[in-house]
Amino acid sequence: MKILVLHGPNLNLLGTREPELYGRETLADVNAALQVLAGELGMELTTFQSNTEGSLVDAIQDARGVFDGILINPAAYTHTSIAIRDAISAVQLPVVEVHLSNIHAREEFRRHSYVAPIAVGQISGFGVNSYLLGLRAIFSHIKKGL
Ligand code: CA2
Repeated sequence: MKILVLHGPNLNLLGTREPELYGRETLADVNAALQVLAGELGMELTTFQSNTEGSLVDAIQDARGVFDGILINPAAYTHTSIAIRDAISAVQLPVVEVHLSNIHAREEFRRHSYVAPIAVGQISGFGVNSYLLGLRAIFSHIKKGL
């Protein structure tokens, strides 16, 4: 099972600023933890971070026929990007949306996600564990149709 992990804008700064909001782990730490879990589950992961909406759209489009599903933290594009939502709808791959912080407990503008209605589900508020829970969720969704 091959999964594409996408990290949206500013997540390359993880662990370097705002640790009270997003924790002390770096993006490399997150990717390493995901690779360990993927190995345990027998999955193959490709990770990609971009600060550019179009690059994320390209990565989603290119995933068709290559990956079985997408784990995505669209970051701020969660709340703004119809382009990312349309790309996900177009590729027809299962997508799980994750967030480090609980977006529903923050500012009003973070409560709306353009991705959530077309995702298998959303996991939000568990720090790095959101990604690990998300990986388990997409694994069982694809494997067992759950
Ligand atoms: O909680 C999440 O995972 C978010 O997707 C993070 C986004 C935010 O815009 C979403 O509303 C919720 C922000 C990512 C920025 O990450 C930084 C990490 C360290 C320092 C500064 C920004």
